[in-house]
Amino acid sequence: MFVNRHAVAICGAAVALALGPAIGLGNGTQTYTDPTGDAGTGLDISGATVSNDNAGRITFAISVPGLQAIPPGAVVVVALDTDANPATGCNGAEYALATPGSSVLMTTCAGGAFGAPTTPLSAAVAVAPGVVSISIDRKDVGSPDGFLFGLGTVSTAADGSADPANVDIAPNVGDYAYRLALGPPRLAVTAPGVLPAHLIAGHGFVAGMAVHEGAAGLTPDPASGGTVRCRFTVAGKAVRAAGAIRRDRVTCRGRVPSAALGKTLRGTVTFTYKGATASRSFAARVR
Ligand SMILES: [Ca+2]
Ligand SMILES: [Ca+2]
Repeated sequence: MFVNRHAVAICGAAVALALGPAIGLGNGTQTYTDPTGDAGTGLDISGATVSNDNAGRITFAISVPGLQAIPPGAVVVVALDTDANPATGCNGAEYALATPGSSVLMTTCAGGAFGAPTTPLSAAVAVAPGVVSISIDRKDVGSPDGFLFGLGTVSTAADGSADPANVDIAPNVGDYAYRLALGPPRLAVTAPGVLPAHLIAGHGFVAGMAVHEGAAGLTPDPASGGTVRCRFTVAGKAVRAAGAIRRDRVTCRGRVPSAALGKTLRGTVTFTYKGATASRSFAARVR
């Protein structure tokens, strides 16, 4: 009954990490240090390197000098304060990851208490001499752009409970901070179109499309924020149109010139969001 036995350890470690006040978030690959000789007979963390790729996969490479394998009964824990707010979560932490070396368990804080551990599909662990690497996709921890975190090792006493004398909590004071370095999101466009189906001179039109953020393996989220640019013409002459974002739909709304009968309204709707751009061109005959 590994899960039940270690659920206590995970929660205990996460609570013990006692994430402190928010400090400035870091940027990109970051290294962190922790003193050695502060873990009793438990696994002694000396530091960590945290990195992420453009797809949002986060890796914690935790240094434990002399480690060959995580011994039976011990776990390595990462507690994540994903909103960088120590007033929310369980002692600040929204998530805790724990590994005995073979798999990664995750527990999520809800209502001030950690829930039953799960095993996210994206979570992985690799143990090499002196380094325990835990990876997870950011979407599985609430898709943060940055977070505060703490590390820990917990050993179990003979009776199976967490052994408070032989733990390592890193850092000793406060918490570490990490900011992801992410490339522009991938924008997915669906359902482009112009309304009404038959444009009428002197009447309104709306051209647009649905845009979803598809980066980092996110399930489609309605695009929030961003800017819309509208460029429309009839017979080479500019037609004014106003951009808008409503839920996931990006639109340009304007009026077909009354002199446009028999001509073609052409234009482009361009949406820019977090450095990424999606655009669609439209052409429709005016009746
Ligand atoms: Ca240490
Ligand atoms: Ca928090």
